[in-house]
Amino acid sequence: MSEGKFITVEGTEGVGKSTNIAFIQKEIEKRGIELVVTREPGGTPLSEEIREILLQKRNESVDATAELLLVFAARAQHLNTVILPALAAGKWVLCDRFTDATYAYQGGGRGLSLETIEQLEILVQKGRHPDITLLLDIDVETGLRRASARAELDRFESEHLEFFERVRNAYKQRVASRPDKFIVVDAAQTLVEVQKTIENALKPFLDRQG
Ligand code: Z5A
Repeated sequence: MSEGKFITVEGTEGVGKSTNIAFIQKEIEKRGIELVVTREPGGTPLSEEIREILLQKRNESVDATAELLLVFAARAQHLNTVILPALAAGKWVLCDRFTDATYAYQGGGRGLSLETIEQLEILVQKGRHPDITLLLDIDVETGLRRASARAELDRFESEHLEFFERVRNAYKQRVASRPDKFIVVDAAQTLVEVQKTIENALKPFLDRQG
């Protein structure tokens, strides 16, 4: 049995990941492909607990390295107990965020060394990376405006504008260093336009899988 494909979706705050993941799921499943939809941080009971720790607003400031290690602890559990077994069983995996988010948020946002992140990536992933990553890109202010419609902001969502500018720039640097790996979509378009763009951009990848 051939291994399944691993697709990730990334972007800054309010970019429309959740909305468009549901659309991508339909695009994949209508081809008769068995799909696991999951997210990071999270995707297993333990990793979801770590997610809660990460997102919770608290009175003490959170050390950036502690945050980084929690992200990778959640990822190790998720990868080894959910993602890799699904791929080995021939299923596809569609994941809301993965390690590009760590480069963007902990690297770009928090200013941690990219080399340190890479060392943890090697330790945890042992060379396994997404087959393709969809980056939804939007100017930070529009994204924050869209996200602000939500009830309560979590610890990340409460960050300032400059933090999200750094995150967005770090995503752009990821694309520049590996353009073959990314599909970049202008998420400032209307939802209909965004989804048409995603459909057209994903088609060659999906067609190649037969
Ligand atoms: N994090 C990290 O630091 N390091 C890591 O390695 C990882 C994560 C993996 C939780 O992630 C936090 O974890 C994240 C970074 C950190 N924090 N932040 N920020 P998350 O992905 O769960 O959190 P999120 O970014 O808040 O994602 P979300 O809740 O899925 O929101 P979204 O991507 O913006 O999606 P949305 O809910 O679909 O869209 C937002 C609103 O815009 C909604 O009302 C839509 O109806 C609307 N929308 C969507 N598209 C459009 C268009 N085209 N036009 C108009 N309105 C639209």
